[in-house]
Amino acid sequence: MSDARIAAAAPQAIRREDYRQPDWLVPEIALDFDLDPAATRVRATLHVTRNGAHDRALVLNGDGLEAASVKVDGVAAQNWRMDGQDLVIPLTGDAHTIETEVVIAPERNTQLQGLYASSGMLCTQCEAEGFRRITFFPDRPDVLSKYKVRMTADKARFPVLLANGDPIAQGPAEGGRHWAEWHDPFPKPSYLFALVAGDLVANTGSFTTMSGREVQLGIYVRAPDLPKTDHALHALKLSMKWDEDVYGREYDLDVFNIVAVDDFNFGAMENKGLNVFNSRYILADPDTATDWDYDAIAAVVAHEYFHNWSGNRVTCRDWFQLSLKEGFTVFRDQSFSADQGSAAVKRIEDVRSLRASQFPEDAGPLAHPVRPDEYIEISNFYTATIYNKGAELIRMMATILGPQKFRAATDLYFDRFDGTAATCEDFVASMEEAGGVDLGQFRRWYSQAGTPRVSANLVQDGATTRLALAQTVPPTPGQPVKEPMVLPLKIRLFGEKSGAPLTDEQLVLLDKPEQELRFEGLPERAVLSINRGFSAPVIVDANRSAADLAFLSAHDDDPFARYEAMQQLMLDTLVAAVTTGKGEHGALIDAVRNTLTDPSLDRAFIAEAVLLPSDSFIGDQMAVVDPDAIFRAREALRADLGNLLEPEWRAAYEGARANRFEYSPAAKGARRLKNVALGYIAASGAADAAELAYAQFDAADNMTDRQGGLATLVNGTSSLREKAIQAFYQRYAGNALVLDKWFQTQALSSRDDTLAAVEKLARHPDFTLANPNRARALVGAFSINQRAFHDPSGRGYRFVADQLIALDKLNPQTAAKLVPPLGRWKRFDADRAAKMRGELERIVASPGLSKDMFEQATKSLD
Ligand code: 0A1
Ligand code: ZN
Repeated sequence: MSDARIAAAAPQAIRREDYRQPDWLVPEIALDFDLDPAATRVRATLHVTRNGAHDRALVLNGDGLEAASVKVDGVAAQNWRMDGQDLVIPLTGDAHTIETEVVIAPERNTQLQGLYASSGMLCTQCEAEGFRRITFFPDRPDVLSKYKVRMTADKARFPVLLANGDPIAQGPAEGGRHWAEWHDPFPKPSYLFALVAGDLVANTGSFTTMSGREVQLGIYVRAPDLPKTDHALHALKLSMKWDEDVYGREYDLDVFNIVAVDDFNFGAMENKGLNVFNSRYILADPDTATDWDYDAIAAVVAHEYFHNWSGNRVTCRDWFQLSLKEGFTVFRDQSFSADQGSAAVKRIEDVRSLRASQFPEDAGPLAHPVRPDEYIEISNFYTATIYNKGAELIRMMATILGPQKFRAATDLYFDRFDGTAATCEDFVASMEEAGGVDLGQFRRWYSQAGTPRVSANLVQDGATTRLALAQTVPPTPGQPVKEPMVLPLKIRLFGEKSGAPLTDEQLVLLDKPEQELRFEGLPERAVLSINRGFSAPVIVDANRSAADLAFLSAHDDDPFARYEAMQQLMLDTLVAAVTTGKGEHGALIDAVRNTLTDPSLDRAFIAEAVLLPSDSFIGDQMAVVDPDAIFRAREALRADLGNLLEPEWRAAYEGARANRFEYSPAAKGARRLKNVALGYIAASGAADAAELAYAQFDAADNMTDRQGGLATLVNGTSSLREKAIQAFYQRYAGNALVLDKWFQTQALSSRDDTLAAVEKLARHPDFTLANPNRARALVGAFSINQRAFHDPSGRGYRFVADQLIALDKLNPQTAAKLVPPLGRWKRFDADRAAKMRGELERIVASPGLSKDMFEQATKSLD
């Protein structure tokens, strides 16, 4: 395709600076659904009012809709017209009643946006712009309406009819049908609308709020899944209590329902009073869910629940403000999870995932500010930057304000903006006002993309010790030059000899390109602990020796800093091995041994601390990523660690065995350490490693241990490997969520033949692109397997591109989310880069490309 044709076909970008108030408001809407998978009739009655003095027509967004009828004030209208997908109605007065009627086909909706069918039920997904696929409406988050919903459906197929708000009435209808009405008293934007119709059962409970109101809770699933809902219900009750205790926020309706659906583009959705979840974030029992799944379920249940205040009661003015609700809500769910177990381990996990997904995004062609300036397709902006970097911004403000002022500031924010559509600026201004601080320069965190880099040099010169700090922010697409940021860095010095702290912890606000700190009269040589708790989401180069890092990994009193010192030591060792072909690893071996045998540390922490950085994180440290050299160096180090510390790994493994499954922080930590130790025992090449893994796999009373055993075998060459793969498949045949693990574990394998195995798995009868979880389990997992994806033949790239081109026809949102690994071509050698670009070009040239894929693939080529 020529550049001219691309330009002609290019969808228009939407710009933040073009924001204008809505021309028309819709204080009330009534929806009447005649539900049927093949043809659902939707009648909408909108009460519209003119917003300000203007003579512009009413524009109602649509997407794939055809108006069967349009009435204004009860009379069939003649003067409406279509403008592209939108319905335009000229109106003379300041308030009118508009009635429209459309027919849609949920069973043909493979995009999973709007009203669609999943495993026999009907459900909706409206964020960000799915409501316009259901009915004509000003589909933007700053138009808030009170909703009345009536649904009529076949009673046998759809015995349960749910919508937002409170149930008002229900009754029988002709022809074996029935109806139900739900009213939501809280004005809300259209993206929070939801309905569900299906043959469902509920795990019910109740919660009494802090002011004494009783709320009925229900987790709706298909009957066979009912036994897997207790964990989610429990997490919901904990979340409701936590938001009262920590933020003073109470639930506001009489019912709160959650529905689990099998086909879902994201994790879950915070629709008012009716959260809809990807079933992977609801269903759990010990036999089918790992500890990771249990924790993720609690975190996502909490996240969606917390949105009732941070997102629903206070919503977003426009989609550029997405991080207003998402960054804040991620921060809230992270804090909730930290309070349920080990805060230190939770912080380590959150930073690991920030580094795995957000740092590369910020360093690549899709980098964007936390508050973007423009987008083509908003679905592409549900990113790690908006969510996870956004959460780090809130965390930094909480650090700067301190806990009391931060709470006062969130109270002010919620009270002032309750019932409105707000902006990131409103949030920051609330922080400033209640915190009594000036966040003028801090606001750059919202507007400048890119991960800041800090260099720190500690020089001791006689009685004076100087810490020289400097910051830079790298150029990103559209932002070649950056201004200095405000970086809150927690710092402390430790005595090399005594191992004791030499200073208190201090919070340094680095807000200039360069700054110097002085310490006078330190009694011994100091070792620097910096960015403790990961107080700022930056990359620190502190120039510390292997000996200093080993020292901190044993003596730092901040658990995150201790973990970080070990990670840095591992990274330095590995990068040296990759670039020079050899590496001195004595200090690292000793540090791992010390950590592994330190009786004061809990097992969950040890497991995190002794884990080597991933292949891709090692690659992120290098000028040109060499996947094969990285893989070899990492495997060699794993083998050495395994061999040299074999007795310690065995002791850790044995010490962490348990008699019976229990879901508690201590039991989870033990399983984590046990599985990490198993990996090292296998890496040592020990003769009995495969038997040990198979015995664990076979005898496990929980999925964490079974999958841990399986993963170890899948990476190896034992004849037990195939046996385990088959046994796992047989045992869980028919369980979609567990089969996802089966696909994923094989796609992540470190073996030489993974690419061929994945190509074959894509032809397996259980593989389908129609289910997003399954597509992600194979294609998504494979594309983050650095070694296999970057096979020098380029076949890995071709495989992913083929899958994405096919998936785009069904589900553009899910396809577009899987583009970024191909967009990292600049980080690789010329041959790989050319092959990756070639696949991106093939995607861009494929006929009928969606707007979602167009934006991701063309930006990735720049
Ligand atoms: N607001 C949801 C995320 C979400 C976004 C878009 C969706 O549409 C496909 C679905 C969910 C959350 O933050 O959990
Ligand atoms: Zn969210």
